[in-house]
Amino acid sequence: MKIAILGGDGFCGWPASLHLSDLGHEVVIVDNLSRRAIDEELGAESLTPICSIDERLAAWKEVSGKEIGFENIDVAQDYDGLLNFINTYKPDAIVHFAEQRAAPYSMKNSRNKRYTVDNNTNATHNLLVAIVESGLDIHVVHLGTMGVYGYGTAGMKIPEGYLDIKVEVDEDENGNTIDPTLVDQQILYPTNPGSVYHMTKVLDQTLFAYYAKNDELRITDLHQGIIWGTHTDQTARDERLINRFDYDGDYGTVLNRFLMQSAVGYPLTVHGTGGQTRAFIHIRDMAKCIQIAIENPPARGERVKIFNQMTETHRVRDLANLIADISGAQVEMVPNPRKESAENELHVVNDTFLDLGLNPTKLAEGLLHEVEDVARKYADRADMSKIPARSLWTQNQAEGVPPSVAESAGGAGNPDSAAKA
Ligand code: NAD
Ligand code: USQ
Repeated sequence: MKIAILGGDGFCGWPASLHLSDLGHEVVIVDNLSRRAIDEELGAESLTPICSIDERLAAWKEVSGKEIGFENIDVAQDYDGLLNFINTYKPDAIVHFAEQRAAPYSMKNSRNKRYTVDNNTNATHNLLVAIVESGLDIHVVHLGTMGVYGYGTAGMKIPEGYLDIKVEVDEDENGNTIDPTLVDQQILYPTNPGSVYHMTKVLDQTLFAYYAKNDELRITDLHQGIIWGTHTDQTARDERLINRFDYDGDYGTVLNRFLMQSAVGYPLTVHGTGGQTRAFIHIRDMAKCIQIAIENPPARGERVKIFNQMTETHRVRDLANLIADISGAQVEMVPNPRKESAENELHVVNDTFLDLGLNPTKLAEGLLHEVEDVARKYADRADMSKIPARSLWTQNQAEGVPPSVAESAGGAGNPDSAAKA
């Protein structure tokens, strides 16, 4: 199959590209390298020393004998470039990872909120319009988030995208009163995003529903939980193929951050009570899920397929205590920079991937040690000053945050303060 990977230089896109190439698919990466530019803007780097995209692709060719193409296109800004690429390359499937994905980065200031909305919604809309204009029948596989649902359960398991409801009808089509009758309907599960970033994934959902209905585009939207881990079978084959490992307060995600913090001897930063429960999936399972989604496209005219791409749920403080138990790390409860529930339960349906053959890689001590070992190996690259999460969801949260953090979030000398002024 010919597969284009938008955002194929990123944390998920790179291992997914290698996995699909390894399976024998013809893969092209489309990326504007904006994530590398944001590293420079934040003065934060991947803990692992990632090679340039050219070096990565040359190394893959050397190691595997397989070629992956690369196009530097800004999918959100360069519509003609994207359309031209689609018309020339004619992919069977496009996997869309190309969005700004950090919730804290999206909440930092007005500039970042606007950038995140502009970049993410334009990238998605440009892709859909370009496919329609090309007239090609291309399956879109999009990386969405569990966060579109919010993290409450209303006493039920969160279904895979659609909610069965009953509507009481008490009029016929001529407006005459009839005995109330219950009619079955399915709607998109009500959304409840917790950041500007998560909100863009909600907007994406509506774009997908419209283009699937109006233009009969074939679309799969994967509502993915938090990724953990760093290596896959392919990225581990050569140092030059190494995947990125984000640990900073904006892009580092909770479990990888805790493992890194434990490796470098930094107390595990539990936000608030640590009562937040989230969905997780290992990076190897992410790559496998992309493969499964590509192999099981919806038919033309079918509504958007939505799969919950997660394998387990965990409470943040339980993760911190687990890591502390196995590694002796200290746990520190820090004021929560986010506006989120202090405690939540989370129960999620994930039957589709399990039925289609996913054999989940669950959180196990051995794998936790593997990630910690990676972090320990590159510990000399760690910048401890980048670890605290400094992006505040609301201004009044600064009151509860230690002066050192609040100052660097809004004080002079911080790049954000210029945008706020
Ligand atoms: P990432 O930031 O590491 O990778 C995103 C890639 O997209 C980067 O290489 C970036 O340069 C590129 N990109 C961004 N905007 C672009 C544009 N306008 N044109 C071209 N390229 C562009 O993020 P990631 O962790 O790999 O996440 C990939 C996707 O998966 C995101 O959409 C994210 O929302 C979703 N997701 C990630 C996680 C996670 O834990 N990392 C969890 C759930 C969902
Ligand atoms: N948290 C801590 N301490 C930390 C870091 C985070 O307690 O040092 C807490 C946060 O307050 C939050 C939870 O851990 O309650 C998760 O935070 P996160 O940064 O790991 O995850 P999140 O911001 O939700 O975003 C990540 C990815 C995003 C993806 C999302 C999937 O960056 O791209 O969409 O996970 S989900 O969470 O299922 O919506």
